[in-house]
Amino acid sequence: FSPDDVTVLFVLGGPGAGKGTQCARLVKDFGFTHLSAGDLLRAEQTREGSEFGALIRDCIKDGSIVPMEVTVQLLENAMKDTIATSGGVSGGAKARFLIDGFPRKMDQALKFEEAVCLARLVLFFDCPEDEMERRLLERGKTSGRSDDNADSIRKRFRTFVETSMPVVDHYEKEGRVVKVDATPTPDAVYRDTQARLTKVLGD
Ligand code: UP5
Ligand code: MG
Repeated sequence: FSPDDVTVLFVLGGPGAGKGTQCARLVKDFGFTHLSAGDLLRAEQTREGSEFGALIRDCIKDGSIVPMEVTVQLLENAMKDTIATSGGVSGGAKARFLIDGFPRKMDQALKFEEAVCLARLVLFFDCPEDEMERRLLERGKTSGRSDDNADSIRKRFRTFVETSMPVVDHYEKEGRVVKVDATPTPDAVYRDTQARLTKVLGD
């Protein structure tokens, strides 16, 4: 596909900020396809014959970032699949994607925008660490996610502050960030998000 065929929004925010929760709602109202980089990596980790399984497993547990080539390829493949399944792009209608949890390191951001397409904007869910920790520990009781434990959560927070916030700051300087307070209830966060996006996307 050509960059002109797609509209991409990056969805960023700390671990447990509610990216996945909000994306699920946006899909319904705005006709986006939701691609979570973390979900794609978890699927690749368990895919039979994947050469990256062990690497991905170790990175996720450790809260560190999988080498960007792996993630960019998974995202690009998922975008291609989506477009192919929907019968291709036609009549100037763009396929809309929410890319959730990516880019979380500067090299990924530069690589994706050079190799795939520019992001229309960055939706940033801002949430204090103590609230995110509470959510993740609660989810950890039933999620089965290998990184929903106190030790991995601490490491994920550190990676977020040291490595991923600089990406948000980079886009902020370019005036491409829509920042939403992610502390209130899911419904309240969504109302705010929906209103802000409607304004920016013009629909
Ligand atoms: N919840 C949600 N919103 C709430 C609200 N407003 N009030 C109260 N509770 C709320 O939500 C988390 C929990 O909070 C849920 O139980 C939810 O019900 C509740 P969720 O919507 O899942 O939050 P999200 O921000 O999506 O949290 P997630 O845990 O998915 O964030 P991470 O960014 O940590 O996880 P991700 O899957 O993106 O990445 C995992 C790992 O993959 C990374 O640590 C990294 O190792 C690797 N990775 C890469 O290497 N490269 C990438 O590009 C991406 C990931
Ligand atoms: Mg998520």
